[in-house]
Amino acid sequence: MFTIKSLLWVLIGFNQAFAVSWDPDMDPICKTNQGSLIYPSPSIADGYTYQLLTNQLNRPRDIIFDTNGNLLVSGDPDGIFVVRTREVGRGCIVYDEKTLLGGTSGLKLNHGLALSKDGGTLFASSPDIAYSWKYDPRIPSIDSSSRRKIVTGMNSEGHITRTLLTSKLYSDILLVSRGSDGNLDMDAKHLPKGKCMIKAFSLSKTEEQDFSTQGSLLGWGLRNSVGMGEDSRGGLWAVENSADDLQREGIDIHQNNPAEELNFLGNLKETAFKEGYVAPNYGYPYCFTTWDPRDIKNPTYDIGVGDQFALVMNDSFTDSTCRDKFQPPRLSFQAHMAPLDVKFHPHTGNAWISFHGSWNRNVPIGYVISVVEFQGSEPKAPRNSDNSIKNIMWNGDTAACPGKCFRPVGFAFDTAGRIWVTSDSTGEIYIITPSHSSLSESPSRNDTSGSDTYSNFSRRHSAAATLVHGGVSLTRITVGVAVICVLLLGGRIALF
Ligand SMILES: *[C@@H]1O[C@H](CO)[C@@H](O)[C@H](O)[C@H]1NC(C)=O
Ligand SMILES: *[C@@H]1O[C@H](CO)[C@@H](O)[C@H](O)[C@H]1NC(C)=O
Ligand SMILES: *[C@@H]1O[C@H](CO)[C@@H](O)[C@H](O)[C@H]1NC(C)=O
Ligand SMILES: [Ca+2]
Repeated sequence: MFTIKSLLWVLIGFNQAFAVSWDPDMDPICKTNQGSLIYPSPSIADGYTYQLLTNQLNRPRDIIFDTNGNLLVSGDPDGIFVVRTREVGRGCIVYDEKTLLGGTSGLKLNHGLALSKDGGTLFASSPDIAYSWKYDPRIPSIDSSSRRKIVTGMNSEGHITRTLLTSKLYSDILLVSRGSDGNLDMDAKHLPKGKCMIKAFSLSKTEEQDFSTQGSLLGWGLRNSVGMGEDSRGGLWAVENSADDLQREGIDIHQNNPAEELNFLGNLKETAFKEGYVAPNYGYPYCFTTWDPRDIKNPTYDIGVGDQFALVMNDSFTDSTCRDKFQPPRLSFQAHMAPLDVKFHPHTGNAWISFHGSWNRNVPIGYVISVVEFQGSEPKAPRNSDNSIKNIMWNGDTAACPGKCFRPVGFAFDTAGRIWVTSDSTGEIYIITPSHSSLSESPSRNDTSGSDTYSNFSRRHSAAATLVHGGVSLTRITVGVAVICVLLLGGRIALF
């Protein structure tokens, strides 16, 4: 016969079993610096740790937090997903589930994702169209009937992402980047074709706007600027994926040239909002940037890292035409690293760049998350630097790439200064946590802003830990009660 006493002992036993088995460090999801089992765990720089949040996503690309802290992710062919997470203490965040944001299916949304300055309007893009919806961060949900086409007429083959960016300074503007159709797209030579450029579109216009003929041009000759970011002072930046398989004067230069680029696109008050602004041409498809000068010779002057060279020359168009008449990048990077995002850390002001990794190089390169240190509104490194990036998280063995590697795409920063990043090939989100010192290093604004937020984060997350322990006690009680019921039932069955 069961006595109340023996039932209590069973309950206490379960309590203890749970007390031993529940420990955040024992939970594989909470382990730091351990990646997805699909490939060897990536390495991380001193001063940072990372956590694999999930590998349950389908081709995650761009990623944003809304004003209520909900995480939205683009890239899944089914639409935009809301990723639900919980913080369970000691900085560990647990993935709960992903849910489709109703109303975003069937539109071929593939990359671009942004929220208005006030958080009440969501933007997402297909290869052809940039849409907007009224967005409610409390549910979160969009109002399907509010769907509008903001920009149209972007359909083309080849590079089909249409990256979107809203300004934190100017609420009226949506930036849209449209790349090339193929490796060398001669349409890029002609402004009215609307290829290979970044434009700013006004959100106060009620009718849809055609990409090629409307909007304000910020830059052209941009082969495929997949990543765009705004620094703390409103400076706009874009990372450029430069060409593959290039030959110059009959010589194959493609292993280490042309460089990938970080381009500066000015501040909206000096560009889109300035009467008569003439946007620069950044070179493509005439001019490219030198990474390895050994391959790029000019008979009259030395060409160095970061200098422009002409792909095809004649009497009236030479390397010096590219040097003098086209806009060079602010920084250049190793050929084929494939930068896909550039975002400015809210505490340090440094630019975080995701390098998706190469396919057009004998020795794979990229597959790394890097930082370019900024001082005020400028990178610290000079224009001709071949050493401007500091790697934060990388694959140990790039020889196994792209098959067995993480491939970083989009960044979002949370209020604690952690960096959330998608990896599209194998469906992960990682969370990178800087140590206190990494957050306060080389601050662009204020020494104290970084550390303040971080200590507030610590306070918040110990509060979260307390809550979770409460949650576990509840689980224990529930399981205990269930066990009593089963035992009682068993007892009854034995009795009859
Ligand atoms: C020289 O090259 C430029 C740039 O490719 C081109 O626009 C121009 O037509 C060429 N001129 C001649 C005479 O071939
Ligand atoms: C830094 O902080 C001071 C005082 O807290 C403030 O007045 C100043 O504007 C801040 N500087 C920047 C660049 O944000
Ligand atoms: C940190 O918390 C204090 C008190 O709760 C608050 O006054 C302050 O604004 C917070 N700082 C930041 C950067 O969130
Ligand atoms: Ca360029």
